[in-house]
Amino acid sequence: MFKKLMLLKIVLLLPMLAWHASAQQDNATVLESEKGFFRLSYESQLDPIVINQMHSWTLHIDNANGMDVTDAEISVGGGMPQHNHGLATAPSIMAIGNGNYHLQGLRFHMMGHWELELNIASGGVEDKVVVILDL
Ligand SMILES: [Cu+2]
Repeated sequence: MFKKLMLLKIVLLLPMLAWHASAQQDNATVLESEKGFFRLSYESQLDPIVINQMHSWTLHIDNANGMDVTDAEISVGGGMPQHNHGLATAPSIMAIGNGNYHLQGLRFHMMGHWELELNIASGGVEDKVVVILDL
């Protein structure tokens, strides 16, 4: 009887896992935060990303247990460290549900090495993801 229940649980769980995986974007890039509290996946509206074009990204944030983080406070920063300048724009972030966030107003204004910093706070912890882009 116990075995049967276990099997049933696994069978029930499988479609949920598959659904969760397919709910994330196909072309998304997945990155772990520096301290391991969050997993960020992002998909750019512009693919490939080209310079000088305003565009948005869709982010998805999971915690270390793979649960959607729906209440994250995210701040965006970064720039080109080798040129000593920041972003050309002031992007904004809005939660759109199910652990997804709309990152709006990105524009990379020159070719080269960019680092986009996302500081994520939720559940009493703060962590950072640095997205490296070589444009
Ligand atoms: Cu530059």
